[in-house]
Amino acid sequence: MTRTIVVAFAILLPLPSCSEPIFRDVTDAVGLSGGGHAVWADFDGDGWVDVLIGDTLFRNIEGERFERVELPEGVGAMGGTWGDATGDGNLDVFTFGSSFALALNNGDGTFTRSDGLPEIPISLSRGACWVDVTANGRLDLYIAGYETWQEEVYLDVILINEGDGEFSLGWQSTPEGRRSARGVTAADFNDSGHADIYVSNYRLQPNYLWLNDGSLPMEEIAAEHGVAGVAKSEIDYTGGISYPVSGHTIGSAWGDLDNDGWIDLFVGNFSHPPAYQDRPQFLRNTGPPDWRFEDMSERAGLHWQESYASPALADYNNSGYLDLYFTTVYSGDHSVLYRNEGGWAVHRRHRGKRDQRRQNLPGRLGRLQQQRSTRPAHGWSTLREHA
Ligand SMILES: [Ca+2]
Ligand SMILES: [Ca+2]
Ligand SMILES: [Ca+2]
Ligand SMILES: [Ca+2]
Repeated sequence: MTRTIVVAFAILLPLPSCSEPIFRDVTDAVGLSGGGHAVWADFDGDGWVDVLIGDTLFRNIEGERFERVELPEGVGAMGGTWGDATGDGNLDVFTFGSSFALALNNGDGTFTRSDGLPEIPISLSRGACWVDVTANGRLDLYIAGYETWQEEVYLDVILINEGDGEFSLGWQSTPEGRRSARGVTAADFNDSGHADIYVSNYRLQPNYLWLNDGSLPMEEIAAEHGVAGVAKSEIDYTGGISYPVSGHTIGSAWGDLDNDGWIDLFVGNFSHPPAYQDRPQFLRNTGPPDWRFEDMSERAGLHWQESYASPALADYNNSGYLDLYFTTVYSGDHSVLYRNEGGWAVHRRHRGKRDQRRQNLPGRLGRLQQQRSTRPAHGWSTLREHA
């Protein structure tokens, strides 16, 4: 994980230090285009953070403009996730969607497609995450399966990094455990030295928290730690799975929202008006010894919108508190920047506009800094001309 943490520092450097930043839409001016998932990383190590948008990689030319970088054939789909798969110090990228590929970074600005991936038994994925699940210093891959509507729900799998760019299928969901996952993110919520994995599940499915103790299989502990969602009556769904009705989670974000040193969780729920559908949740990590989460949502006072999708945390005004940028899906809804006032109160700072582009902001945790290992799964957003 060392390499990915270094990337987070690089991303944080350009953040403005003024107390009232103004954001201006420079998408066209800098030569960015395209849609889909966006994920930042300085893949060529020149100090300028580059970005993969959907299936297109853009190299940042000294903060002035972006140039397209050719990826090997077959690399790039709906989105990707960066990590140093080979341990050579160069960030590699795994891309997912209706196909999968790993592009190994040659260190000279070019990539070579790896032929070391096994067959992946998922027809559609909307999220993946690099995390070392075997405690050997090599980044493994958690790949979340989504669904084909009313037909099939796909497995989640873990690919084990065997070294030299070779991966093997190390784990997969049970048939009963399949869920319609929309996002994956990892953080060491219990300070064990191993990053744990949170899976955002859609279709009112409970979310998963996989406890990483450095070996497989991992234990799923979301319900007992208070992060599965609010369980209600059981329903049956496509493919013969059943579960307690909870939330339509699209993206989630880890971050220390109250600066007590323990990493909290924000769960981004899309929610139709019926009150039984979970609203977005602020979950406070109560720390040792139990590491359970307390629902602070009522106190935080988030304004409800139906189509909230993906959260991203960053301290945009350098107040020392992580703020929340929350995207939406429906054209009538608006992306919102919520300023963290401390004490679990947020203040609605900005209403976005329609037809917006996705943002993914790194988190800052007081003395510590954290990078989410994968980006939010869905939502269109922008930060345009507000003060
Ligand atoms: Ca760069
Ligand atoms: Ca590498
Ligand atoms: Ca842990
Ligand atoms: Ca905390």
